[in-house]
Amino acid sequence: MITRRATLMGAGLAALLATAPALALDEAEKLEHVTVELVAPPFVHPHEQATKAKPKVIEFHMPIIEKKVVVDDEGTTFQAMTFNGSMPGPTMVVHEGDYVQLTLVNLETNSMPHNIDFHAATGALGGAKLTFVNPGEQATLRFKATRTGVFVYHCAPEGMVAWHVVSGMSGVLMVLPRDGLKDAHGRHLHYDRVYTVGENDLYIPKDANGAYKSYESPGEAYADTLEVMRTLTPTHVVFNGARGALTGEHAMTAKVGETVLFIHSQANRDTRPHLIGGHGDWVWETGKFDNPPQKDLETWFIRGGSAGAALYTFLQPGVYAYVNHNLIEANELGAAAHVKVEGKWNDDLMKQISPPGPIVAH
Ligand SMILES: [Cu+2]
Repeated sequence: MITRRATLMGAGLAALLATAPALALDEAEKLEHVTVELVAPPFVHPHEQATKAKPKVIEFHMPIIEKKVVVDDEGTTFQAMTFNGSMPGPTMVVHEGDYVQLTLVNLETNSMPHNIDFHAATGALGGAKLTFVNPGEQATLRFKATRTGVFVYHCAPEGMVAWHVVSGMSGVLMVLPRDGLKDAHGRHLHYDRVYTVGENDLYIPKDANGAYKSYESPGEAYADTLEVMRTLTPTHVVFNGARGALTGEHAMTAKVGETVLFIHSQANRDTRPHLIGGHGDWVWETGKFDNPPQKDLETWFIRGGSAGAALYTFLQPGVYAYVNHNLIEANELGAAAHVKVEGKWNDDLMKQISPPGPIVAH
């Protein structure tokens, strides 16, 4: 006998069943979820280089922070807009087939709307359409990492994309092959350290006397900044947010015999990294690991709007300069870093036969 109550229950069950297939389709939700704490560049959060695990959902929490920063030794200030408080934003690492689940938080103290466009993602302007948040809002985006490589992410609010990007809003997502990096012959490659160098071209307005102007908010700086941007002539070209951010006591470090992966991103403008006294043993110039890396490069080219990766095993100790080999940009505008390498000198690779001294007749 079917009661009214049972009929209602049946309807409820039917409704539940009707929604069940939709729920069942979201396979990603059933996967293991892992939360990763982001760290400021040049460092990269701990990660496995290869994995036998099943794909996971990797969750990241990313606040957007607008703040005034100093970009050179003269105390020039800049109204930066940042992912997670750093320029570039933090490097995120996942493996091919994993899902990136990012919660983007636009702090209430900010003045601008922001979003995020992942070059690694497919659809909705790289996720920008689904993550547009005003101050005091947050949004969560999930996408599948289907292609391997180092990929730029950047802010992309309609009508203001270029300004937000050159204000500091870019970073790198690295999608590693599940079985790790390989050379052009398919042999496995391993790195002992990984550093992210994010290059920024800055366009800071000057007053009538030629002194850099200081502003109280990004909005106040906007009109003047746009004028400088339209000259396509940056006032500063810096690594990791400021001249000297990666030199002297802030230098990157390594030991002789260690292999270092250098990720280099430029979200807006072309550049050409070069390690003075070293090389790129294996270089993914376009940054995409399904393409075989190039061997023994002296300088590599990073297209504006992309990231590249270079692997180098240090063979001699000393202080290496890592520069944008437009040397005017390196020396005059700021695009230079140091790598301090400890270890034993190899005379066979290089030896000073006689030190500088008076010219001897021969
Ligand atoms: Cu933005």
